[in-house]
Amino acid sequence: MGRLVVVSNRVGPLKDTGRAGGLAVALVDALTQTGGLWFGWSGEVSEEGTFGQIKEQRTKAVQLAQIDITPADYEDYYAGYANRTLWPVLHYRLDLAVFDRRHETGYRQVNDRFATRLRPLIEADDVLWVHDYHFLTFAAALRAMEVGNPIGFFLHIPFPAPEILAALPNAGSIVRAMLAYDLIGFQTRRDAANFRRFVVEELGGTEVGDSRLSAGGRTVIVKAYPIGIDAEAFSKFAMSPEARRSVSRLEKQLAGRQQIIGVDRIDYSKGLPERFRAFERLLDDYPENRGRVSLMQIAPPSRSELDAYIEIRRTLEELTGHVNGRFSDIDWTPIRFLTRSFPRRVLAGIYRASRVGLVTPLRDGMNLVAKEYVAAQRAEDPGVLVLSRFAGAAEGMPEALVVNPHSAEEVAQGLQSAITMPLEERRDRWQAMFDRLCREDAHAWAQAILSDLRSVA
Ligand code: ADQ
Repeated sequence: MGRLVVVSNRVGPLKDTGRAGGLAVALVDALTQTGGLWFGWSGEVSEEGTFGQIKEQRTKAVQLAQIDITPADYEDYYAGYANRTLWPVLHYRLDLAVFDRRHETGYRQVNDRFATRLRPLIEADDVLWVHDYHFLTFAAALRAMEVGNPIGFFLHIPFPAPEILAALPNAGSIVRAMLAYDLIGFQTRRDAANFRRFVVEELGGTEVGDSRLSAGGRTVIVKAYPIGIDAEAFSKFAMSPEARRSVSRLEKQLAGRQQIIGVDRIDYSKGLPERFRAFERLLDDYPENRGRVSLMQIAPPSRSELDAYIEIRRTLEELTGHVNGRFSDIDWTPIRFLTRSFPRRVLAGIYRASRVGLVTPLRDGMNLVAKEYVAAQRAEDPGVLVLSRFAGAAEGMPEALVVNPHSAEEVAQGLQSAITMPLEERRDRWQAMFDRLCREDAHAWAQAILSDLRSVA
């Protein structure tokens, strides 16, 4: 079997340092099976460094290759087209999208230059697997350099309805470039169907069976491969000494009261202001929860150089102050808003000590927090997941309490049902979800994609 070459914006880590999520672990596993190369951006911006030096790291059969980008690349490719154009459009937020020709050009150039640097490292029987919205045009660049190897792609974020995507200038050209991949994987059946509809309606493609598309003389596999977590490992994290210490600190502080937990990067796709308002609604509509149920929101800042992200953080700080001002008591604070990261084992303990996991994105490719929350629960006394219907995870977790995050009333009702749910029902719902998480984990996900991709060769 040929080597695997993984391409993603950020690379590694190769060793599980306790920080690596299921994705990195599954990719390292897949790389180790055949030997291979993981290629991407170093995370560094340097004037001359762009395509100067490849920084290499090797553990046995797996090699990391990373390159810097220039300040102009950072502005146009990363902060510009990837995060101010594609991220909002693919999350259905045309109101926040910036359309600037320079950003698109810079994005295509960085894709071309990454391809130019990877080209000499590719061997004849390698299989390539490219990740996410930073690299939509990457395979087209490689094909232009006569790379004939199988190249697969996985989109971690949603793919919107064609009615939304059509607003992106040159959407047709970007999607046509994606057809240079041999396999295009999405998080949900809905995302895959949206992509197929765009290709059929806008590019005159045709469907071949239910998982292939033919367009522009090429036939491409287009399928949903819902990403999983390393459920068994995460469930063990929740019983580690670090987790137990955080459980006991929290339980002491809660003193018999219940906690709702939210964990998200600060991002407008995560529905955080709507979530805080829904929690306020819970305290208004079901006053018996005052003094008894609190919300802990853990939200490390991300992309804080972008205006939209600065603004949402300010809104959340205001809402925290507002709700706490209205409802706090001398010995109880309704919302605790923590803008920092935690080690994964500590996080697992926090999930375990929380009666409700509240995951209410307005749009999300999958949402791994929903899965981690379930994996961290105690089998004998599990908590309840309240989950947005707009998270990809909802497609595969029907036992969660599925809610519309835009409706404060509906989310408050979901929270009230979760808080009052009898033990037996909690156990039944949890068991069904946990069994599925263990079967459909991150390893199974990577293997499913790679086996389809290898069938192309
Ligand atoms: P993200 O948008 O980053 O991922 P998500 O799937 O929720 O969203 O993953 C976040 C990860 O970061 C989780 O593993 C979580 O535990 C961790 N995390 C968040 N806050 C943390 C904190 N304060 N401390 C420590 N860890 C924290 C994108 C897509 C998703 C898709 C994933 C994977 O947007 O929809 O599920 O990729 O494909």
